[in-house]
Amino acid sequence: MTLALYEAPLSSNAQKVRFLLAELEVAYESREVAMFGVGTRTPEYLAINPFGLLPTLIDNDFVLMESNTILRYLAETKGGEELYPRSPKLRAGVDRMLDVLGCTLRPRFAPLERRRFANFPSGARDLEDERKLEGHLRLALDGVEVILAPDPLGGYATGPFSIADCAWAPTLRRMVEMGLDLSEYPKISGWAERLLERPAWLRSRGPQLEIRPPTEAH
Ligand SMILES: N[C@@H](CCC(=O)N[C@@H](CS)C(=O)NCC(=O)O)C(=O)O
Repeated sequence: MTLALYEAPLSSNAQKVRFLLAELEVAYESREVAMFGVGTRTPEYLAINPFGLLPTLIDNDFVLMESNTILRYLAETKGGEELYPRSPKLRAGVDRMLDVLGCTLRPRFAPLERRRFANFPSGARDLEDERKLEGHLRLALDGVEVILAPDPLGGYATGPFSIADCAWAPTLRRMVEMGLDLSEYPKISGWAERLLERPAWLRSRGPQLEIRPPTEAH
């Protein structure tokens, strides 16, 4: 029986999957690949994942890419059924949070992330530009604050802890690490605090990113 994950410590999409595997206490082999085209564009890796992206899961002879798809698959097959509920409305709530992250929030967050963190190869700091990017991101956060389940319902994305929380943890962590002021979002801040304290997250999260100094020239 082989369960293996091609991943990198700083990959946010790999961190989602590591978090779920830690929650489920499922053992797996970590196969580290260097990010930013070094290891992800080799013929060997492209033969496994033609997009040259991380993560990729191998479950015996089954090869799976796309982090959210991997989360759903692991929940269904490795004992995490309650983290991806079967009831259509509850499941739609979890899927909605996965899609809001991937389709609405991440495209607004990624440009800011590339500027603020020195671990990314591209993007100089430009404070004026960052203010604009942050304003754009806040429009998405305004929506998240509205749709997030209220605290008394369980304290997580849709109430009870689910794979949507695994997916969001790396991005919430980066928002906190980059010093984004979340004080106007009481539900998001409470959620982030609760989520980022979970023992499985603390065990699996990997290293922190480094803030790029604003004056650094590129
Ligand atoms: N939609 C994909 C995106 C995967 C992705 O963009 N992965 C990044 C790391 S988080 C990557 O592999 N970048 C290319 C590289 O670093 O070489 C998923 O969710 O798995």
